[in-house]
Amino acid sequence: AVEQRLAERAAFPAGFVWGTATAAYQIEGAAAEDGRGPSIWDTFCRVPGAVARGDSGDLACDHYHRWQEDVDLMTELGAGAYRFSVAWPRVLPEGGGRVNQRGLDFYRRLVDALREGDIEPFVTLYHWDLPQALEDRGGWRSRDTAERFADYAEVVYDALGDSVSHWITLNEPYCSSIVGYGEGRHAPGAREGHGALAAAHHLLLGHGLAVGRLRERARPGQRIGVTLNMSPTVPATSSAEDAAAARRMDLLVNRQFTEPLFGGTYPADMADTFGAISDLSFRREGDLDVIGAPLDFLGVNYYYRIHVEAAPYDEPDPALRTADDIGVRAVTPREARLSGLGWVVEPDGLHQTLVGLAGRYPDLPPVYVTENGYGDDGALEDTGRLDYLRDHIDATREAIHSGVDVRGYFCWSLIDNFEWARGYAARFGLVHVDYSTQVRTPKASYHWLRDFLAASG
Ligand code: GBH
Repeated sequence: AVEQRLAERAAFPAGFVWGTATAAYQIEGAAAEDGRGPSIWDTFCRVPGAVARGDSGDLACDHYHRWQEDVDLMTELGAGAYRFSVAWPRVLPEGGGRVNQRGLDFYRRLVDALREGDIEPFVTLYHWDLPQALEDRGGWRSRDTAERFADYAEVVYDALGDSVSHWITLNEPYCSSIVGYGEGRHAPGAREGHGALAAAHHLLLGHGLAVGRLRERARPGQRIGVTLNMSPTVPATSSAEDAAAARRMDLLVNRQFTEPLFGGTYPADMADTFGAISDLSFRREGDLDVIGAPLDFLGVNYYYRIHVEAAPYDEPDPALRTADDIGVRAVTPREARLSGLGWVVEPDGLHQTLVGLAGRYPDLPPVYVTENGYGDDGALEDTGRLDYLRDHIDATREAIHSGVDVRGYFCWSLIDNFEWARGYAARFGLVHVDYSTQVRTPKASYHWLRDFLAASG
């Protein structure tokens, strides 16, 4: 078995990066400590019915105080990298203006501990926790938020730029825009078709502006990228209607973001698909040049494919509450392999995603799988997660052998944490967290991954 693991590991290119990932609001807690301002998730969690059981990130995993223990878990795992996010409202409690040094100091302590443990920090600047003060002025519906994001990126870079090699502007702009401003299942809980599409555009613009600021400052060898969630869409049947629905869903989830970032254009079918929902007038001349600034890497978060069938679509709803509003219904194929949360498990979908991106965009930069993981209710003998990770690591290896330049793989997540609208009941950790005692207990998947990583010596 050891020899087989050695052979598997050896099949990855030299220098391939292995890591785990988390996000600030999901693990830190300490929501009112050291001058942190409120974010849209603090507000959203207080809306009755918004989050399962009324959970919030107030305490979460108390990582703000237990970061050293969590870094030790990474060291024992043998992972060479860690992807975490900086909480904008810790750094700029009002979204802009006054800098909160105590917030920056926390990330400085963390980055220093990572460096000491030979763990490469991959910093995400925005993982969904917009300062509430900016939401009060329109949030991502407003073009001004894109400018504020670039200012914030600059502040974080000036504080941590000497120690962080990899910078990720955004995590999953699809979720921040469509799920947050359209479906309303995430903060800020808005249900506005126009707002959602404007948010998507302003997130991309903010990304591009931030890339410009980081480029001006970057030290040699530093890398700048963005992370997208990629879900290939599959028509449920061979009908033309289902094929068209799959293409609309692909536009909403994937192409809306990849085309401007890597293709230099807005998707040609935007107006047809969304025309009745939004006038798209938030676009300005020159925006595409900003958004399409060359990147050093793309982060891909992959969990599942989306299987869809056509739904009635004659009169698109002016809101974007669900995919129904663009004539799409998500379905679960019969006899599908499912995660503990009922998500379809299809490792070849990761291979398809990586090979598809490289095929579609000739100038695609190197790719990191910045998230991949399995949700369940928290068993320590988590064979479902272990199998999931093994199979997706295999799929990553196959994509490399198919010619895709994949540079690393990050498992979501190091520890169980606040799973957004699902609260604490859904768990993705390699390490179990007891939320009443904050005791961390490695699961079977952690031991498996540790052995897998150790096999290379
Ligand atoms: C990633 O999103 C996130 O980056 C990460 O923070 C998260 O913890 C992880 O996945 C696991 O979910 O049923 O209303 O709760 C992946 C995209 C978007 C997929 C939200 C699941 C469920 C919304 N996810 N969606 S809800």
